[in-house]
Amino acid sequence: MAHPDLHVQFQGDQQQVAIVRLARPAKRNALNDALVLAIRDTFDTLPASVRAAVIAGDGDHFCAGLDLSELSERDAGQGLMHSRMWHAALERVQYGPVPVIAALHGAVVGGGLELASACHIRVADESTFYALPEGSRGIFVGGGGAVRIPRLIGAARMTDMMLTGRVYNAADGERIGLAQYLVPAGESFAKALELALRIAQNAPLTNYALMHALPRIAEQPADQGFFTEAMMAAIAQSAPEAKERVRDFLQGRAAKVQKA
Ligand code: 1HE
Repeated sequence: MAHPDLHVQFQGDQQQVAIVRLARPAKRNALNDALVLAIRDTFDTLPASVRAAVIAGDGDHFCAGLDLSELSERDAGQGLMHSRMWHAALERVQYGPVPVIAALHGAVVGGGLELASACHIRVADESTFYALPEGSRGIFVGGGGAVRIPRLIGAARMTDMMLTGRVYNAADGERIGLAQYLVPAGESFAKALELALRIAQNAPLTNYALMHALPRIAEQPADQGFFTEAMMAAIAQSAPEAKERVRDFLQGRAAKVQKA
């Protein structure tokens, strides 16, 4: 579903990277229902050329979360369905066809943090701050945050954020695991795009395994996890592309790992 506040473009030689921009800066990219559905539909219908995606926000903030002006008149049943709609949309981000990199700046709050936590990599710039103001608004997370955020930072830190309104700055956010990268102010989009272009060069099956197998393996009991890992490893290494890439390395045609 096309939406005036969600802009989608493509970059790279073969249009391998989709750039998805929240474009509602006057409302700090607050997510109304139409925008949430547009995110779902965008990740459902990415062209086959796309190998990675970047999601970013226009203006001074990544995303102010749920559009609070739509909250007013829902009853319990409607609230349940509303949360499930967010789940369906962010499920398409996390378990869609390609890895998604969030380019963060300014406010990453409430549903904005839930959206960011559904992405595979988060790149923050120094202006980024994180909060879960649901606690002080008298509500609860509903966009998958109760599942995804403790997996990033632990239930104790999320509990503190919601009970006390604690705001994490960019440096502390990176330290506790809210973002994997921290870059100077204004540079998160460029870094996210650089990473997306790099990720787009990976074998698609490896990217698929990292998106779809790894998080499930990490949730399995060790014995089942080892078995699932072995299955995934066998499938990945049997792909012709894997054999070609290994041959390239052995014959000196592929890049070595460089010291960090
Ligand atoms: C909004 C929203 C919004 C801004 N819904 N309209 N999220 C929150 O509780 C965060 C609420 N927002 C803020 O705390 C601040 O707006 C920010 C820290 C993000 C940015 O501050 P600032 O000074 O740059 O902007 P502003 O002046 O507060 O807001 C500019 C406009 O955006 C203003 O509207 P205007 O018509 O008066 O110009 C704001 O009302 C509007 N705006 N944020 C609606 N969130 C699936 S469940 C998820 C549950 C949640 O996400 S709850 C947390 C919601």
